[in-house]
Amino acid sequence: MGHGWYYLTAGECFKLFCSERTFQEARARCQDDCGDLVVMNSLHKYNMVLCRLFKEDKHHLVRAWVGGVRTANGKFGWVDGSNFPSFTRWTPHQPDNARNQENCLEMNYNVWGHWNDLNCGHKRRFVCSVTLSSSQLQSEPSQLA
Ligand SMILES: [Ca+2]
Repeated sequence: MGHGWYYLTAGECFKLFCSERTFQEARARCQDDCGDLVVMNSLHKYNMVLCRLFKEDKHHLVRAWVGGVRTANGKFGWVDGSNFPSFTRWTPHQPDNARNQENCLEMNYNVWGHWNDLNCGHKRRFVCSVTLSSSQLQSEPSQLA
């Protein structure tokens, strides 16, 4: 899978990709590693991602796609089909769905750590996550002869 993957939860890792891609291009890149854009359906996951972005750029300039999309009912949800958590981190006055064309979720719009709905065609860095299979999680060395 390469370098740059960090612990997210037990059995789940995530990585910030620093190339800039559209939302769909970013998803495709995540899926190349058998993952998807990160789903932050807990405060823990949100904090882990935010910490990683902070380490990447202490000037707080990193804006990145994460796995939030506007769903058929017009509200935001996660790409795995889960609902947004009870907490949200929308930037004040967001989501505004400007020009009725903002269906994807970016981190760090105007206020560090806060969210914005944005036209999916913009290019951003992005955060992927992968769920590890049980064989990848194996920690005990197999029997050595
Ligand atoms: Ca917006």
